[in-house]
Amino acid sequence: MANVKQKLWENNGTISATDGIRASSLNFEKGQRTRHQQKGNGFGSKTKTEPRRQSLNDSLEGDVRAFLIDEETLHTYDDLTKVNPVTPTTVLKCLQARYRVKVFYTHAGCTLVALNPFQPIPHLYSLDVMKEYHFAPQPQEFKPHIFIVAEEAYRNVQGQVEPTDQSLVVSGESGAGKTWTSRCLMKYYATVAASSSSPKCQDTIERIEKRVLDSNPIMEAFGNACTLRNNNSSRFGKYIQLQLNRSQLLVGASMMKGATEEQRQEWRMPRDQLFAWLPNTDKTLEEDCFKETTDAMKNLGITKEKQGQIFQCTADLLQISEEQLLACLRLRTLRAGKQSVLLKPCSMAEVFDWLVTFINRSICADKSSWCNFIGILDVYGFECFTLNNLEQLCINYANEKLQQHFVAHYLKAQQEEYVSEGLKWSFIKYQDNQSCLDLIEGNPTSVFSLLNEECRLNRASDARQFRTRLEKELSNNACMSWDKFSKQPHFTVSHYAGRVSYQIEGMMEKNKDPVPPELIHMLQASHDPLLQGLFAGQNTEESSGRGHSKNSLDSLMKILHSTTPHYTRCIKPNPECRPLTFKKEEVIVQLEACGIVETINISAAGFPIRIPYLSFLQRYGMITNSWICKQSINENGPEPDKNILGPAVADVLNVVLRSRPLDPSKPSETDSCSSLVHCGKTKVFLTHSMLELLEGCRDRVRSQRAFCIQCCWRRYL
Ligand code: AD9
Ligand code: MG
Repeated sequence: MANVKQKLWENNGTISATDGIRASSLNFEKGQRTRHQQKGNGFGSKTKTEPRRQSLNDSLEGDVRAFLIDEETLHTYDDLTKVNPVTPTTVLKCLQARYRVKVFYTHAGCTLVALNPFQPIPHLYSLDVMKEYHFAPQPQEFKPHIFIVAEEAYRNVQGQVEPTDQSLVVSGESGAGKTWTSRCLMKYYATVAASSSSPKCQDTIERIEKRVLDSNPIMEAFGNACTLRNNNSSRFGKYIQLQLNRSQLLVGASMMKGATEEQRQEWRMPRDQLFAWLPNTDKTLEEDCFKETTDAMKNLGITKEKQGQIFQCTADLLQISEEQLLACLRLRTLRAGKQSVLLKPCSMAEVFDWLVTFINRSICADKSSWCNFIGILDVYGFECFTLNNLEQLCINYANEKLQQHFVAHYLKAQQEEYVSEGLKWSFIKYQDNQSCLDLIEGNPTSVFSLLNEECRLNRASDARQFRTRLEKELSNNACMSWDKFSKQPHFTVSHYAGRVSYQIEGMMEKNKDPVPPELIHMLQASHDPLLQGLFAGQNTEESSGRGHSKNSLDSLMKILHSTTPHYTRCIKPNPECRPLTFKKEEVIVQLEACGIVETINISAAGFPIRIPYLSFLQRYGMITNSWICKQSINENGPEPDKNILGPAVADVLNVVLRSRPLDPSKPSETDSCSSLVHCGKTKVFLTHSMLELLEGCRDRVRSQRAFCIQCCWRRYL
């Protein structure tokens, strides 16, 4: 079969990223809705008072229709849109069946679900596999894989008339496999878009791919930490832009980091535990990691001497005398009252900033040498511990923003487009997290605004007082609640991914996060040249880095909105990180949190391919070759008359639909037509099967014409 998508990309830029395979009726009638939606529990209609487990049990046990599916073949469903009916139970069963037979990737309409195997899977990411996906005319026909997403984004940049930057958004909770997936994506591009493979580029940008990959172990060594949920947990958000030139070759990369001062506190490295922050606790692995890090640093041009300085900074209490430092901290302790801030790890944060700047300088290409980018976003995953504080609030806030991006971009936008194009559409409910975001960051009153205000007042922090204020000002927001019996002052936020209780004690101090001027003066006077450089000219009056982090999140969202996004949802199959262990209760909560059923329903019921009338006729008008078609696409003529575009499109569609072989098992012809294609006000909405029909007709007409021309020539000769 012809490479349908590729051809369309060449022709116009209107094909959507990827989508449902099965087309069902556009009008999602009330009676057809899943029981889940009718009853208003679980997905799409979770309310703050509803216990999560109740909706879980309900969906696990109550759905008798789950037994309609053929469990024997469930593992063969490579797209969850094919599961019928789509309910939390069937989706869960399908993923479990696939996990059992060691299949870890499954499409879910426009997204890819990646289950973490928690053990290396030999050959899954080998060079040969990369090549297979890269050179396939239609990678979508291959088994679901992260390389399909990678390749799709790569072709999307390449093939469109208007090249578009792409973003690969990898989400999921802590330990679900985001960083692993991001690494796979980077390796894929470093392989398939390797510029050093081009003889022309060999001298100038040799080994740019290697340098880009080398940024990973360095960033992870300094920016990851062992947490309760993940031994190698990212404590910073990373958005790496892989810069591509006109020939689609990788010529550079740059990184945006979104670490907050609060998260950076976790990088504090006590004395005598030189590599305790490295991802693994096993000594040999630590050594391996250390070697990998130092090798990568060397490749990126960080000299041995500089490396030494960096490690000294992170180990030897900043190359300043211990007494001096203690005196300084004591001074600070006195000022801060009773708080127990013993070591302000701003130097680690500064070292990290320095590294990011250095890496960026080493791998970022000159703006004139690249034209588009593919951005990979790997952030800290949603966190909920027994005790949560400002770090978790910031992390979960970032995840809320990403979820909102997904909802706005995909769920909302798709449904709104149907309406604006005049198509009949029964809305599929989804969970909009705007009110949670209003609670955290909204204007004029939100948790952040009140916290900042409290910190500005600079009075002795009182957790209970702050808690009372929160209750007074924010209790009308449905996402905010309190456990009346708890002794600790706290507040509970109903996030899209679950409810989290945040303790208030210490929150104000963390938010102030001031760098004492004495400490800065002292660091400026350090004997260490790296530290001198880092703190030279630093304004001692500078406030905390939280405002800066909020800005960096805002600019990240702006970049994301300007690109075509591709979503991968990583799922953690068990909380203990045990290999090949699938716990239904854990998985369903995550599926529920990311709105997977709504995504599948919209994908399955929808028309993923949308082509403006004129582009449609330019490509398929030749199928009928009628006067009306010629009129509408006469390239040399004046602007086509909008009134004849619609009839011309209908002309083509009629011919194609009439020519297709009828399947006796399908319902009436009219019904199946409306499930294949719809005409909006300005665009044609198609399913993949309709696109294939159109392409098939177009190929046939073209080969007939070629045959006629050949005959004419033969006669002539
Ligand atoms: V956090 O939000 O930074 O705390 P991540 O990034 O989602 O988290 P990470 O990628 O670090 O999780 O994955 C956790 C562990 O799962 C890794 O250290 C691997 O041991 C394991 N993992 C993840 N994905 C795969 C995979 N595709 N194959 C094998 C995997 N192991
Ligand atoms: Mg990570």
